[in-house]
Amino acid sequence: RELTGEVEFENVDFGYNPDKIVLHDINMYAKPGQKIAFVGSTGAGKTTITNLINRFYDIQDGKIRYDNINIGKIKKPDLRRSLGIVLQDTHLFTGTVMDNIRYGKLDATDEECIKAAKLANAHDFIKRLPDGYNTVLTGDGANLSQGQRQLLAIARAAVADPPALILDEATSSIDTRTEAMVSKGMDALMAGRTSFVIAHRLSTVKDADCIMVMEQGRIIERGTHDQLIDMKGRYYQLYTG
Ligand code: M5T
Ligand code: MG
Repeated sequence: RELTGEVEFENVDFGYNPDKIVLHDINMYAKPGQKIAFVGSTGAGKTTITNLINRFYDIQDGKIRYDNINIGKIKKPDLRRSLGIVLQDTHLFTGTVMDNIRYGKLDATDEECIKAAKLANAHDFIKRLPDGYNTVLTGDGANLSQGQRQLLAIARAAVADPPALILDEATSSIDTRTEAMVSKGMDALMAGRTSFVIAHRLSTVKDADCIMVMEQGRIIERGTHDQLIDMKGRYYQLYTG
């Protein structure tokens, strides 16, 4: 059956090594279509939580549910594939731009890929490449800028059309104009899907339905931007610098 994008964590404990727990008692609930953001200092566990949403690892204790199906311990690659991921380092392979987008859904038609690229805000730069959608990328897309690679990653996720998404915001070295293009593409991609966003700039989490503030493997505060500001706790500190 189709998943709706409802995701729930209940008392989740996790460690990459069972002797060293790095996430403690994580509880969270995302309604279909909500945007959940994670903030917190380095090593707090943001990436680890998204690794678990993706089911890259089994958890030690607790439950992870998609649409009420507990997937915490059993391998369900079909469920895992239902999530779209836009990682900082997108894996692009040697092949055309079109095939790199199609990787999100192997039986997608050219029209579907182009539609996804338009939604992702990637169409314009692709059209300007020497052979447009038929331009061959070198391994890992070294002939593209970081921002262009991200736009392709967004297009790839869009063609997969998943009910839930994980977005890892780029930290570094994309110029303001490209960054605006990427964030426009991401906004279009997130519309109508549950989205988990690791944000490195607090400005991009302001509109989240719930912001999770993490520290040392725990969620220490949660709420909307305004609620967290009123709380005058850790988020407020981060925000006011
Ligand atoms: C949380 C450890 C890491 C830290 C804790 C990804 C990863 C992390 N860790 C591992 O042992 N193995 C791994 O593969 O887990 O780390 P995180 O989740 O990566 O933290 P973050 O995403 O909040 O940090 P950052 O730097 O990306 O902002 O003890 O050593
Ligand atoms: Mg991280």
